[in-house]
Amino acid sequence: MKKINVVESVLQANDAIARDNRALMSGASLLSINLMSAPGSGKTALLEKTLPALAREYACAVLVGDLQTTRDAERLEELATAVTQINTGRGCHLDAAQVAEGLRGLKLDDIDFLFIENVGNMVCPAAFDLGEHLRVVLLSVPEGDDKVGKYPTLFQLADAILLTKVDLLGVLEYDIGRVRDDLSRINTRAPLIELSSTSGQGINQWLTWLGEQHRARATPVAIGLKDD
Ligand SMILES: Nc1nc2c(ncn2[C@@H]2O[C@H](COP(=O)(O)OP(=O)(O)O)[C@@H](O)[C@H]2O)c(=O)[nH]1
Ligand SMILES: [Mg+2]
Repeated sequence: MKKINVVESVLQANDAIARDNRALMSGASLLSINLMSAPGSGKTALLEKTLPALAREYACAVLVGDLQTTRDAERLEELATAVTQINTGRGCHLDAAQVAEGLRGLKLDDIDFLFIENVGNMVCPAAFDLGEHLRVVLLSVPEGDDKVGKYPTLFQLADAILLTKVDLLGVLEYDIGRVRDDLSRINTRAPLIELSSTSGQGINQWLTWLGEQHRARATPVAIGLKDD
């Protein structure tokens, strides 16, 4: 019983900080996106494609979570307005307090998109609200077509699901139908975008989705209003 209380209080404390983070970022009119996946699914590679494309229209910043090293931040530092690496040590996920610390180092009013690359893990990040506006989950073809059913919690929470490395579809045995079938039971709300950072396939669809999300957030009161 005591153990359960401890876990709950950790999550409650996290959620309180996450609410403050969200309020801070909403107040600055930026859109924040938490990218989650297993290690190696292509989060950083996708950002390497995404950031230069968005830079024509938007100012982008990145918070990158990893246990150790600044390797991802080094890959991205030339491509964004600001890139901050958060080392979690042994932590298998980012938490809201770490993101709050990262936000303190950014000029939020000057940023349109904040991408948060979470620690590569398909379980722990799902439990920790960071205060992000949207959650994007990546699933790469080499991981296998059974993962949506095996890690439902992560996929349930997603606002978009990206099937990455689709350039490998002809090389590996992979049944997209199985992924769609699992998603039909777990999450019918999020679009499934098939893409490859290597070939560029699907990247425009991803960029279009990002643009739509940004516009929807910038003009929320316009939705449903009649001009009478
Ligand atoms: N074939 C292929 N490889 C990719 C693609 N995207 C990423 N990779 C490779 O997958 C590996 C892991 O990518 P990375 O972006 O570091 O994954 P992360 O750990 O999720 O950030 C790297 O060797 C990338 O070059 C892709 O679309 N196609
Ligand atoms: Mg990475």
